[in-house]
Amino acid sequence: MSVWQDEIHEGNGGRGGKTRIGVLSSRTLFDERSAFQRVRIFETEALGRVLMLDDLWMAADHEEATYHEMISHPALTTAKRIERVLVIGGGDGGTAREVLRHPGVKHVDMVEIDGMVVDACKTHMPKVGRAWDDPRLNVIIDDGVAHVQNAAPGSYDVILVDGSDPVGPAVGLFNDAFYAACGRALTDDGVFATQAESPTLMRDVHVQMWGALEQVFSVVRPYYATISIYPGASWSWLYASKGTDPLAPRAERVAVAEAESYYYNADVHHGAFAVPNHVLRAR
Ligand code: SPD
Repeated sequence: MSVWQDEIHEGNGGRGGKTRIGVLSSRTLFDERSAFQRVRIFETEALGRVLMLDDLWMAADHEEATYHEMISHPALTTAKRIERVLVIGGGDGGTAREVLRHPGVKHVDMVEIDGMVVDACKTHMPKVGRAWDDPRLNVIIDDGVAHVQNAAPGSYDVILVDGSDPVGPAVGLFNDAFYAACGRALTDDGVFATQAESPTLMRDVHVQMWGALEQVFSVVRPYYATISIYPGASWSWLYASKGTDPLAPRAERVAVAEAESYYYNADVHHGAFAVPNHVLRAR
């Protein structure tokens, strides 16, 4: 029997009222509670298999490529070195998959707090995490905040934060202390990128993250793309560095990313960093 599954938002960034992002599911493939959250995977006609954590949409077979390419390639194409990469979160494996497309990447630590997400996605969403067997990938089931706090200074060339929204287990990925720890764990020419919520429905959070990162990094730039299963459909990431220019991608790495990408290319890279007026005015 087909059932509508909804992510519901109340308040809507101060506008009031309610919105919902509904996806019609034909079958529930997985539905369990971990120590951290409810993990569900649905079969759908429109989007293929779809992952929901605590009533929030995370990834869908036919809608994940844009998100995973955009969290990965702006950082990976601009960082001076990309040998050692840390992915925090990213339990569906999509971000690690994109990172590992770059031959210059020698080692990826993927630190996901919820082992149930990794196991469920390996079994039920194999189209997303296609790089689980890559010998460069080291999956660590642990708290990403503690991992980065305990990392030796300068441990990583690139840090990507692919967490959920700022409720539940991901809440620690949205504060100054965490960003400071990431700054310490990065090399001086390293690059940090994080998913940064909806610039429309969560504009306050987006702008607050931008300001908090500016306390740690000298270069902080938001960038944007459309993800239909996320609130507001307009989605954002924040790029941060100690000097590396986000708008100077290396042509050879862009070519690697473009070769198999669904969304990312050189023009997208530059265009994505255009900031809408309503966000600039909210700063
Ligand atoms: N509101 C959804 C925010 C999702 C961020 N992470 C998604 C996980 C995909 N790997």
